[in-house]
This record gives sequence, C-alpha cells and structure tokens, in this order.
Amino acid sequence: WTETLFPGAVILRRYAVERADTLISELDAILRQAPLRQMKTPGGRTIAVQNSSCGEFGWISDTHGYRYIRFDPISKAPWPAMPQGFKDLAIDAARAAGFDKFIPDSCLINRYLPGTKLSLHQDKDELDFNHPIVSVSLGMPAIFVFGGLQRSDPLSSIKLEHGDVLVWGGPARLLFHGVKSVKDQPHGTLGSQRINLTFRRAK
Ligand code: MD5
Ligand code: FE
Repeated sequence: WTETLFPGAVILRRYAVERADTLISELDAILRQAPLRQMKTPGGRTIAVQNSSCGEFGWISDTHGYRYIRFDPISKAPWPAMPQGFKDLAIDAARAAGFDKFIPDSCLINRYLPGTKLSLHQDKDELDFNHPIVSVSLGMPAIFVFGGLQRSDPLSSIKLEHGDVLVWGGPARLLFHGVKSVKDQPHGTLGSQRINLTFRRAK
C-alpha cells in the first residue's frame, strides 16, 4: 500500500518484495565487478556506509568532492551496467508515485552494517532536481528520518523494511534526510545488513 509522507514523497510499502531475490542475485554480480568500499569525504573522514554503483554514472566521494563519474576509480573500468530489472523497478515505482518520465542513469548501492548511520543531508549532486529519486530498501529494517528544506526543520521518522520503495520528487526532492544507526536484526536472506538502492538521473 502507498502513503504520501510529504508533498512529492511517496512510500510504496513492500513494492519490491516479489522482485527482491532477483535484485539480490543481480546485485551479487554487480558487486563482484565493482566491490563495495568506504569512501572518504572531502574533509578526509571515512564514510560509514559502504558504497558502489551501477549504471552509466556512479556516485563517488573523495578529497576533491562529491560527484558522478563514468568510471569506477578502483578498477578504472566503466561501472557495471544497470540490469533491466533494476531500471524497470525504478521506472515502475516512479510512475506509481506520479512521476512518469523518470529514466535512471545511476544506481547507488549503499550497504549498512549494524551500527551504521547516515547523517542528515540533502542530495544535491545531480544536475536537474526536477527528476525524482527512487530508493529501494532490502534486508534489515532501518529508521529513516526526514525533515524540511532547512536543516533546522522538525524531523519525522519512518521505518523502512525489506522491499519498501520510496519516491522523492517535486517539492520533496531537496528535503533533509538521514538514517538512524541500524540495529542488528538479521534478515532471512541478507543476514546482518541493510542494502539500499538509490536510483537517480545524475546528468
Ligand atoms: C538510504 N540514501 O536509505 C538513503 C535512501 C543517499 C541516501 O540518502 O543519499 O544515498 S535515499 C533517500 C532520499 C533521497 C532523496 C531525497 C530524499 C531522500 N529526501 O528528500 O528525503 O540509504
Ligand atoms: Fe540522500
């Protein structure tokens, strides 16, 4: 079932459950080509969440900043292609939320181990904020936190579970958001990890 959390922000609960096993096996193949790694912030700190990407562009962070690039800086090869099933899921979910022209060119893969959190931030590294972002949660549950357009705005929390899909577009596209420290509640197929796939139009 679906619920609007904020104008432009729609949660499609368990939307991806039937596709999850396929997503996970395709994800395994991607991560063999482009392993998860911990990136550095421009300020020199290590990002707790492990990242990789697939698609035409991958998101990276290093001492030079945050950006989308065509090549994996570890392998120097293009990022693994985005599987058609990933693309279809993102397009279908965006349409279900009312965004019918979304075609992702980037899928950021985030892995949270127990104790990993993601601090409050905005997603501003993309070229055109008119495109929505589609976020797919797999594995362990997490508490997702979102606020308003200013860091100081009041926060709301929502539990994200295996198969839940969130679409952030229109007036919700630049909301501050984060993830609370993930508790160890091992998941049936993924064990002690939470995977989040974030589909974007980077360029
Ligand atoms: C996660 N990842 O659960 C989240 C899901 C990230 C990130 O935040 O940047 O990798 S994406 C949630 C999101 C995306 C775009 C806008 C908003 C939330 N929002 O306005 O709240 O790993
Ligand atoms: Fe984000």
